[in-house]
Amino acid sequence: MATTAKKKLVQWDPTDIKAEMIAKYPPKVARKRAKQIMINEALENETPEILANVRTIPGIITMRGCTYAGCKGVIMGPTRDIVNLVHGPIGCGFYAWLTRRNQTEPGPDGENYMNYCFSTDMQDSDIIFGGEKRLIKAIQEAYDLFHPKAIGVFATCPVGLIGDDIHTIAKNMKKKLGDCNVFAFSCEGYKGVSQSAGHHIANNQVFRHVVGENDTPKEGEFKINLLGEYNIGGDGFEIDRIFKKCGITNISTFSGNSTYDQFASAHQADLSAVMCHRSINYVADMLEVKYGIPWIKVNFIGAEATAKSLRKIAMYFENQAFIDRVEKVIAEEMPDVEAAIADVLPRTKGKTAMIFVGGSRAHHYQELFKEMGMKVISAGYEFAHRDDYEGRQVLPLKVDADSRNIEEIEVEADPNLFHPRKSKEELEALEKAGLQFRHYDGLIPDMEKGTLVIDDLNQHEAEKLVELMKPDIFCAGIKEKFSIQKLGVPMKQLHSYDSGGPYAGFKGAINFYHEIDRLVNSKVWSYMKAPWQENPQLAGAYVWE
Ligand code: CFM
Repeated sequence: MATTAKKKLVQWDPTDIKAEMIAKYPPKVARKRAKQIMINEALENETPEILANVRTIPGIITMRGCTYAGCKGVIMGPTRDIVNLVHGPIGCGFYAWLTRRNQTEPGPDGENYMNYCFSTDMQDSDIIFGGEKRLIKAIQEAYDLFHPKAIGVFATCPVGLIGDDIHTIAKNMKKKLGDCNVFAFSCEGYKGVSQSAGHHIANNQVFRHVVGENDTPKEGEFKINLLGEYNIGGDGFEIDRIFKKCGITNISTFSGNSTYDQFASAHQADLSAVMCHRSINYVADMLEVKYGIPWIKVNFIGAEATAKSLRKIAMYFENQAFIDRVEKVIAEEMPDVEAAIADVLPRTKGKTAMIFVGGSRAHHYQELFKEMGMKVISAGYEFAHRDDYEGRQVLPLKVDADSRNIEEIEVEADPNLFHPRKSKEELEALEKAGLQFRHYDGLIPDMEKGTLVIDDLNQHEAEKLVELMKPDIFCAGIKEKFSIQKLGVPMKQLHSYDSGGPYAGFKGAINFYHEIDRLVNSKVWSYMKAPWQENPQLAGAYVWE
């Protein structure tokens, strides 16, 4: 029975909270979780190590998804003109079908397969006798019906277990069809400890099979790739609006509102701007090694962060007219932002928030809360790696049994297409002036001392945290939404944005301020009573304990 849970912790002590969160675990589990729950020391040059990207302990209700979700759903899902064919039982396809609010603009060609659910619909007999024939038939059928530019085949768990050779099938079908690029992803759900493994698999295959395929020159003076932006709730549309205003040509977004042609032309950009570091850093690195395109970290969540990111892009191109134009855009956009802040601030200042999302938003969204005068008292990722917490200086990380499953592809400078966009001296001069390349500081340095940084938070711990620290708002996903609301605390989904958004860029920031103001000041939650406030808590014990 928890005892301190009944104490009303007005002035909470992070050490007590941590102890309380793991108090009910068996000793071995508690020891492991203790390494994933960190009381932030926010040290200047050094951050303490956090355990991340490790298996969730069986029995714990994790917030994570599977490797297939990371590959098919996250990276490849937002590309409208590739047929994403799921090889597996229908359930895997169905639950990746329009469940992530990545939006798209069909464009003049109108090619858009996003609202379809393509699956081989594997049956028992396929599991027993093999599913290859069924896959070949499905690829042919998709081609005959739609004549797409490309078909991506995604392996679900049973495919890996029975050993269907999806890569050979893809190769043969590509040859047979002639005008359709067919490639496959060994992204079985069990391949890694979370969806993060799926990101890596998707990065590798897109780079191997698509990037560099289109050499038709792309016009534009300031050409960039926007990596790790998925157009959830229209975020990418807002960012593209700002880019257009600034005169930035976005060659390819990986992968919000993207097309096959964008991926195929990515090698023509002169800079990669990385938004979600976790999901796409592999492509950023490979583009640099193979084609000579440097990358910088950006963040378009938060008005100040957006301005800062635009300035970084402008700085890179070293063109005064462009720098001036970017400044003009910022000056035009900021008054509305400032007015919105002035409106909400008296109601939001001093309120507290918790953010537990994916592998980058738990960091990025802190910018928006800061702008509203709110304090993030606890945050963490579901599946990020140590570099997303502590910064890229901790790289390379130790390869363990789970990461060994994921292919690392060796990339070399392309004999024809490699050309360094900046000389070594130019890059050094820019670094000296404050523009950092291949750099990400991670979440920890941005959080205050004494806050709790928690990796792979689970349902039990989430409830404990909320019960003890009573934040004014809790941000996570649909699985957490209702259990948190039942605790009397407003909950905002930061994966799907509930039905809201965009929250990126300047206009997005304004949307977010109003939404959070509405939520943290809503009276409705204070009328709710948690069950334990009225009835004594029931506690059970396992017989074999
Ligand atoms: Fe990157 Fe994402 Fe995220 Fe992510 Fe995701 Fe997402 Fe996310 Mo949900 S790619 S790591 S795997 S920013 S789907 S758009 S919201 S968990 S924080």
